[in-house]
Amino acid sequence: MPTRRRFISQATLTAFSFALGSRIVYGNKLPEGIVPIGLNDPIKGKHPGLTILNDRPVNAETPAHLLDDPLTPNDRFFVRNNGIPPENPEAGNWSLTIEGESARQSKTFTLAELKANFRHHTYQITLECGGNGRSEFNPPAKGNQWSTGAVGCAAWTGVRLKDVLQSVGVKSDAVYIGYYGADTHLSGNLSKTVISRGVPIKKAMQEESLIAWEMNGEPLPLLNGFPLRLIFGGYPASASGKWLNRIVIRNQVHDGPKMTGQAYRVPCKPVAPGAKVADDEMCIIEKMPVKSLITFPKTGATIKSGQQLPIRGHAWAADAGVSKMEYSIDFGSTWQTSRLENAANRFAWQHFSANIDFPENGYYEIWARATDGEGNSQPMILPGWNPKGYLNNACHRIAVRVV
Ligand SMILES: Nc1nc2c(c(=O)[nH]1)N[C@H]1C(S)=C(S)[C@@H](COP(=O)(O)O)O[C@H]1N2
Ligand SMILES: [Mo]
Repeated sequence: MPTRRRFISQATLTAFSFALGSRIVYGNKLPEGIVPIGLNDPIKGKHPGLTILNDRPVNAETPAHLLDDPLTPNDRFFVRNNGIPPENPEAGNWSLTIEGESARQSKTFTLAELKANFRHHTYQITLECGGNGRSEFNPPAKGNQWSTGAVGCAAWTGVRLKDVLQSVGVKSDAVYIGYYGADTHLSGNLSKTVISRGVPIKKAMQEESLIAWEMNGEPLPLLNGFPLRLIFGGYPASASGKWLNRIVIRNQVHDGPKMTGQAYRVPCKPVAPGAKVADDEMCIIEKMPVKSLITFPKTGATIKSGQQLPIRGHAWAADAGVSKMEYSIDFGSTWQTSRLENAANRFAWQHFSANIDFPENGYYEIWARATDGEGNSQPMILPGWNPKGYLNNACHRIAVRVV
């Protein structure tokens, strides 16, 4: 055992200070081998507890216990980037162009004009990546290996997409809208579009479909699309284009990058695990399935014998909403009803809670199961395997020990 603490070198100290962006005041007392925890936050502006799947492009998910707030704080909201975000986008210079075969004219709005010319609306809307839960698929599906945390619910403020589209003029043959954003392709090729998806015109015209500049009362974080993005509830979040600068009104199903082939599509009919499916047998995902998360306690909690355990979490289900929430402590043999709150508005997640008594000491799992307004429940195990690993809405499980 060394008798004296060894301190870091001056060169390391300088490097740390540079990376932290400020001088480490007691730096000369920092023991060798200890890295300032301020450096363990490689994603600027995001909570250090997020699980980072990739840093180029940035992909990070939120562990369930960090989603406990009624609305997901901006620094905890997951990030799913397909390319490189614009570097220093300026809200003051931002503009959005609406055009396309089915637009009556082509029109460009500055962000200030959007704010000044249309009524503002705020909705709580859950965004979930279509690939959330992909890590459970077997055979495995390629792509980000999300566990449960590519989901969040925020209050988004902006203008209705429909108000903007109607002010430009939508021709009667309009079928779809597509978005374009200011992020750039990983290849460095500036003329290559990263992702350009969209939604059917009917979805675009829904009241809750927004062009948003605010998230929980603040400007959007850069990684979540600053200064402007689309928000579509109940759809895979891939439809909610970030760094939005162009919308096309199409007379056919939009065919931008990641809209065609197998991207964000599932087999139109169920297939056996591992099956190869032809492109023309894959259908566009237009609805996220019913799902829920236990956000308290954190999995692995220990409680004392005889204590009641309060649990809570959120449940969501596209436009049908969640009508029933249950939990099980016996691996799904029996289910108890949880308290379930109403949604703030359509497409917002709903909060549930329960107080659980355990019959004796030992290991338990708590499973949560939501049922939507159409009677669909979450499956206990992985639902329909599909080649790209989308739509896993299996019951969330947490471990609890009673000692
Ligand atoms: N311009 C642009 N928009 C985008 C993406 C992107 O890479 N570029 N990713 C999409 C995908 S796949 C998802 S799941 C959501 C994620 O939104 P978030 O990063 O704000 O959580 O943004 C969507 N919008
Ligand atoms: Mo996604």
